Amino acid sequence: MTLATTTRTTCPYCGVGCGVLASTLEDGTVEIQGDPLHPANLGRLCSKGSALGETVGLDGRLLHPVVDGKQVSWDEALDTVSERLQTIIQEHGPDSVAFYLSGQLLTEDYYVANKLMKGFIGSGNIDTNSRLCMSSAVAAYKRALGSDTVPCSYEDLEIADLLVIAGSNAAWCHPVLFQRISKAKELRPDMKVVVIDPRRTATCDLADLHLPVKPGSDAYLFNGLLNYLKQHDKLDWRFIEQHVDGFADALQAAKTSSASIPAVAAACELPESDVAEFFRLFAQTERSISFYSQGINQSSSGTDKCNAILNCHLATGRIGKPGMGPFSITGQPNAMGGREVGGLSNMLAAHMDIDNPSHRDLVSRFWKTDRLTTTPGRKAVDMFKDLGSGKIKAVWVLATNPVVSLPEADAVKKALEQCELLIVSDIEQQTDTTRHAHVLLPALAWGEKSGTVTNSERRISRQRAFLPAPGEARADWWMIAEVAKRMGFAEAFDFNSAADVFREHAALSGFENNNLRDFDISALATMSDSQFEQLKPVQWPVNEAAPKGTARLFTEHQFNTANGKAKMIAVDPRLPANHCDIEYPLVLNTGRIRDQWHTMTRTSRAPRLAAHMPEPVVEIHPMDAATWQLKDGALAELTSRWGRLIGRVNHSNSQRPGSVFVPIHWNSQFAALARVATLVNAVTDPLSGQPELKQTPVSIRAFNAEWHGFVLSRQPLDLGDTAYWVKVRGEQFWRYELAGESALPEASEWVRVLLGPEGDWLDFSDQKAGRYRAAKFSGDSLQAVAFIARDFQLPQRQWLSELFSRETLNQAERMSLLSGRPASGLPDQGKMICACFGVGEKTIEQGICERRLTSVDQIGDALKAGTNCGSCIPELQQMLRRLQ
Ligand SMILES: Nc1nc2c(c(=O)[nH]1)N[C@H]1C(S)=C(S)[C@@H](COP(=O)(O)OP(=O)(O)OC[C@H]3O[C@@H](n4cnc5c(=O)[nH]c(N)nc54)[C@H](O)[C@@H]3O)O[C@H]1N2
Ligand SMILES: Nc1nc2c(c(=O)[nH]1)N[C@H]1C(S)=C(S)[C@@H](COP(=O)(O)OP(=O)(O)OC[C@H]3O[C@@H](n4cnc5c(=O)[nH]c(N)nc54)[C@H](O)[C@@H]3O)O[C@H]1N2
Ligand code: SF4
Ligand SMILES: [Mo]
Repeated sequence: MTLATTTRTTCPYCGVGCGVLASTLEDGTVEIQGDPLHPANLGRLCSKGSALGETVGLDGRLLHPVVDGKQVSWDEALDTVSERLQTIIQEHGPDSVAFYLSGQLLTEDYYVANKLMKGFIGSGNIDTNSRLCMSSAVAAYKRALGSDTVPCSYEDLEIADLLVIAGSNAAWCHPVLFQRISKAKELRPDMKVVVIDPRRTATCDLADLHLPVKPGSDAYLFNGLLNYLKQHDKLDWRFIEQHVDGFADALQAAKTSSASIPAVAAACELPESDVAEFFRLFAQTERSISFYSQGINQSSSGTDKCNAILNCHLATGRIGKPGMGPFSITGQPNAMGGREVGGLSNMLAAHMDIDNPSHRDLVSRFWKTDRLTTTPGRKAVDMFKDLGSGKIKAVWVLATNPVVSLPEADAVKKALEQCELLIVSDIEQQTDTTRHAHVLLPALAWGEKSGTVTNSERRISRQRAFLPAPGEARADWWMIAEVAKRMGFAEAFDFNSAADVFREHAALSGFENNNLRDFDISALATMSDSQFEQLKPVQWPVNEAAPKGTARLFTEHQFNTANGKAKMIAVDPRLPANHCDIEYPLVLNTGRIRDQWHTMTRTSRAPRLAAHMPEPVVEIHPMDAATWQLKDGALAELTSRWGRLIGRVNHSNSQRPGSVFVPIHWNSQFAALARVATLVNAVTDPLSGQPELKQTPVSIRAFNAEWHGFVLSRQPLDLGDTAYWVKVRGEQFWRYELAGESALPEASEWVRVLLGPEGDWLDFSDQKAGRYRAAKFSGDSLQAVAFIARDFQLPQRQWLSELFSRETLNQAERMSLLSGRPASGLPDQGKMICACFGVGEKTIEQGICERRLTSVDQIGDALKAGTNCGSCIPELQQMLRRLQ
């Protein structure tokens, strides 16, 4: 097929920020490749990035503005938004309204929203899902360095001699970066990797040492490290003297909490020898990087934990030098852009602070406003609490799905049901949040929108449109600017393009800067439209002194504080706010899986991404599973003080005894009862406001289903009040996993009602055994299959799925539908491992055992698995270790 056009753009998922080449083929399909020229990925893409072409379809897209359930024109929708907001503001003041944004907006969207709320509505009530993501890292950087500045580059990760990965599952969450690190370690086997995570994740595949810490105990460990470095005379005294304040207090606090290796080992529930090994490695390795993410940030003491890490780098002078530094890795594609424009409620714009009168004066003059907010606004969790209590009356939600992602999610749902005005800009018609909206505004999606994002290493890249705007969808920045104009601020929001917005943002960063703020991209402020179109990826600062950008910061050891010194913080470690007890004896840990993105609105469109982990799992150590009598593959019910969930039990030795892990992705669009955030407590860090999403006490019990089943159907189904259902997209069908609490008196009848009685049916029923199997045909074409049983051990779905790609089925295949066993020639592949080439676990196991494959490369040569995006390589390696 000839290519129509190829566009250079950026992946819309994680903070690695990979460059993508998107080509629209003549038949309209989209082909995706990694951009070999993009410095973040140099041509690589992970499974999610590779599958982007499958996610650009328009079914289910929100394509027209809707007000109170009725499709309306843009004019009417925008008038409604501005009128309703103004009425509420007139009656209750500016703080009665709020915006809730997202690290998936482009910098231009973010800038305009921040300008409207803080500059012209005059409230600080604008916050973002980044509050849930890395606000603790931001608060800690600001405390220690005087500014929210990530000092390192990805290249530093490759040249480091020691990489301490704390609370990050980079193998699944930042896969291309993880691949870069793996490659570097392969080339330099002396490079050491330590992984600190209660779970043994795929990331541990690279670890020379894995520390399965007690959940929430990391600050004891890093305090212990600081103390050890002092005891073993491994501190950089000159650096401390010249460039650091607060050393003595920080050390004293470290001594108090973490006096010795045995004390640390006890606090973190680790073997003493492992703690000693970690300390020894850090002490002896000058080029060391700490790479940290949600296992550290998402905590009621997340800021302190980040500072405990920063302390170790400041005390050893390991910052601002090649291959060294504290590297907080960001999650979303534009989490960093949001920080740069001041998207958090306690920031102003361009790295300035609301609390600082001279910053307020500067921004007021630049924006030509006399309405600038003088006080910070509500942080995400409190914002939704205020919405629930009625203190905030209206919220405009853009590019985030708070009914799924905020803690105590049922309370959030209730707040949205009750509030006076909910405006939602999204790309999807039906999400758990859009359901409650009074006004729905259709946004441009990836592939259609245009602007900039900043990745984890401060690199600004262009996202470029390569698809036409569908329906009436418009850019997020455009709709905000249109509302601003209608609210009477036309002059300040007279933007005609993303380039216009970017130039203003860049100009503000340089306005009266005089080297006072390190976020300075003033060299980009005078770009023409065509220069903006061609902008190459560049790391900020980009200014007169560094017109080509800056790879590493603090090379002169001058920090952004009044006296130029960095600050060590005295950290008094605190364990999670809620403790386990007899009633709630397990710690619920929540996080990500390899092939889904957040609330699945986009990744669920790609069948190959669903294959890796089709259901919400409850991962539990076999010992705990035995205690609570939970069989592998059965269903379990989790309960906390805040909510309830049903998921599929997965016995895993990687799980820490005493903890269970549940992924964050499932929601009411894809499952009956699997919004994990309903269980999670909304307690937050007092400094950053980041919620404790990783440690909630829960209880567990077997979910006693009277029947189990699954259906594959070409048509989507309505499962009504079935206790357990999960919806998964297949290539040519929908797959539903099912279970019910009360017995099905007549399974055949129930299945016929569910699937519609028309068509030709084959079925088999063994009432005594509670077994029912059916297949429905339209002519020769298979329309649906249903399997019901008392037990959860049902036939494999993989080979059945393949029957949906046939035009007709032969007799043996028809019979296999009822026998539940594959007809010959249809191998059962087992769990999908390689999403790109559809290679299953059993095929790979067979290859390893029968064909004596001994390396990932050999598996690739023989079976293709792992040869495209490489996201499954850690799993291939685990299988090799297990079977060899
Ligand atoms: N596939 C995929 N990739 C993604 C995303 C996605 O949805 N899917 N989302 C992106 C986003 S927005 C983000 S923020 C990042 C998140 O990236 P990560 O932070 O790597 O992801 P998580 O799975 O949330 O959590 C990381 C790890 O923290 C561990 N952890 C839990 N408690 C503790 C603790 O007390 N101490 C320590 N040391 N570790 C602990 C968990 O076991 C988990 O393995 O991923 C980004 N990348
Ligand atoms: N328990 C628990 N909860 C968590 C976490 C955890 O680890 N554990 N992690 C937290 C973290 S780090 C994060 S980042 C959040 C993520 O959580 P969310 O931000 O709520 O998740 P998404 O699914 O990314 O939501 C994005 C929404 O924006 C829509 N969208 C996509 N593109 C666009 C666009 O261009 N414009 C507009 N207007 N809309 C668009 C999508 O359809 C979707 O509805 O979850 C947080 N919640
Ligand atoms: S690592 Fe994967 S999800 Fe992240 S930006 Fe690169 S391709 Fe996208
Ligand atoms: Mo995130």
